Amino acid sequence: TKLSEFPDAFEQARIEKGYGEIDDQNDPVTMLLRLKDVRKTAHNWKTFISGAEPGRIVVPSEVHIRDIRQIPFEVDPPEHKSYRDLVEPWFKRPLEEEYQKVLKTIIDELIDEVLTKEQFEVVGDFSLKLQSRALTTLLNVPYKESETWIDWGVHVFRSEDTDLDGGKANILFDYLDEKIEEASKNPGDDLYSLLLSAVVDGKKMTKEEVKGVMILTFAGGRDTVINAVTNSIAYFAEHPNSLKRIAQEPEITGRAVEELVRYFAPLTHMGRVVTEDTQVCEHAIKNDSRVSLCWASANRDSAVFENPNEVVLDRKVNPHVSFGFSTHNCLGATHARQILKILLTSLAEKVNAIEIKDAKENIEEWGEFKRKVGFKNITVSFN
Ligand code: HEM
Ligand code: EMZ
Repeated sequence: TKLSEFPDAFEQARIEKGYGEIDDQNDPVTMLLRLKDVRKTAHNWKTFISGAEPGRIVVPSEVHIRDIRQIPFEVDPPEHKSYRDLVEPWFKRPLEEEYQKVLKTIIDELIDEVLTKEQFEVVGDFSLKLQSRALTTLLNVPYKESETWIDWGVHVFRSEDTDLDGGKANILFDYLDEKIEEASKNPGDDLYSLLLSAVVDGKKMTKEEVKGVMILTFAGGRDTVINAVTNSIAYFAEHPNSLKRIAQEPEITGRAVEELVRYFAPLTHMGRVVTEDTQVCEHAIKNDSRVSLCWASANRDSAVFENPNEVVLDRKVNPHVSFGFSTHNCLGATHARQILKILLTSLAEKVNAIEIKDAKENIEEWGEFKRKVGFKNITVSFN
């Protein structure tokens, strides 16, 4: 099998039952596997809430490593909308030409840098740098902040040996306390300052709330972007004609991005807490238990996608849920899509061939399900 193949770990369970049951720190989760159920459940925020105990909708649960609520992620309507309306315009800035020019410079510089090397490790020496440098544009903070973030490694809540690393999370929390203090004394035109001056539902946002937005911005857009970038490079290494096709038919680049994001599903699933005894796909679910919306499984549902396990670069109808669905759909999607679009364009312009030298896959284990989500490391050469 090819390294750029990402098998569907959920096929059998999705077809036979429509759900899977996993344990997570003695707080079990029913994973919903079909696209239709995932969408219906994501839309029904009254019965399936996000605003539970902070950290509980994440799988693995983060209740033991943080008590700060992530905003707007762990808030339900109607409050959710007030926060979302506040930050939405800021997160749409990647649509501006000036913003895209900055991203293009960041990406071109990085590609030029690795082109001079005999070989390099993509996760640490390319994707993490790209994600961190691009994030300075999204937050509108000095470029050199990215050096600190690169030193943190790929995930802020997980480390090499443990899925949940409170010590590591505290580095981010302390950093944010410091930045929030700085911005409150010395407001600028960055995201911290915007939030600190914001009034939501008639009340000034507290520093705790500002921190809740910033934690989410750092955590949610980190390993997801890193995996999307890394996996795309692995894909083009093994499908050189696809890269040539992007060069020849640049008009398909947007569709190619959607298809790669569908296929890779960088965020496997996200939970909800149930507020009443209910049923999903004829399966009883108890009040106060957890379900998860398995985006990765839904994206391979053959009831909706033709040849779901193939990358069809210019797939025309592509209602994937890699960025979620309904109320909480991904705020960072505009930024992530621009990064990937510019990456594909620049790779097609600058790189003739990518060769994989060595790779270690990153396999998540969710009970009976073992899902490849990316690479721990992958060494390649660009020519
Ligand atoms: C929400 C995936 C990049 C910030 C979500 C959700 C998914 C997702 C599936 C829905 C969660 C739910 O319904 O509970 C991804 C993927 C990304 C990506 C696959 C990259 C390819 C980013 C980036 C940022 C970001 C770059 C910001 C820097 C957020 C935020 C939310 C969110 C703030 C919560 C929105 C809300 O609650 O209204 N993301 N994400 N994401 N994402 Fe992303
Ligand atoms: C949470 C989550 C957000 C969580 C939309 O996803 O991303 C995960 O990587 C974090 O661990 O805390 O921010």
